[in-house]
Amino acid sequence: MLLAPPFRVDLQSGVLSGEHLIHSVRRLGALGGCFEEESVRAAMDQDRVVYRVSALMPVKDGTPGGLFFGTSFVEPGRVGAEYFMTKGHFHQQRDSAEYYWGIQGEGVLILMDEQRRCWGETVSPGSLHYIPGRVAHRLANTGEVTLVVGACWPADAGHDYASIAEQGFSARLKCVSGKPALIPQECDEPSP
Ligand code: M6P
Ligand code: ZN
Repeated sequence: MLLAPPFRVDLQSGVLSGEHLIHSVRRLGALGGCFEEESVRAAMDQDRVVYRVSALMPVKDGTPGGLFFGTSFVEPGRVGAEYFMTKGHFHQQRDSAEYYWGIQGEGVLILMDEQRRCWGETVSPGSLHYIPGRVAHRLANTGEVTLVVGACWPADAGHDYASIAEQGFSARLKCVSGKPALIPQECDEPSP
């Protein structure tokens, strides 16, 4: 017996279709504390969409052995010099890894390990990124069009946003002389 595939991914646009899809939107108003220049963010249009996520969740959240598959759409824009970006997270199950891959646009995948060492990988159509366990991850759009990135992660990985809300990433991706630069945060230096 041959069955039609239950889900589809449009390979050009990253758009997912089928059942078990969850769609979420993050607007500037929901990203308080994310960007360095909080007063600039607060003065911008709070309804402006920063990113959307569609996720195919064919099993219950938390199912051991299951996999989720998603597409993130990060809009172009900046808060001050800092590029629009996702909240970013560690996985609750710290050992869980994840794949990201570039579909459209230009960006940077910002990564940070548990020692707060931060680095970035440039994202472009066809780029493939293995995010090991114990590494926090966030996407920033450095281009002029929507950054579209695919993702696949374990269904029991979970999202730990709290660590990021408390301490942030140890570097910020800013536009410096018209180009993206990952700038270490001085406030993260340990005090003597
Ligand atoms: C990718 C995956 C999702 C994640 C989403 C948005 O699609 O990593 O698990 O939720 O990006 O990122 P965040 O949850 O950090 O806002
Ligand atoms: Zn993740």
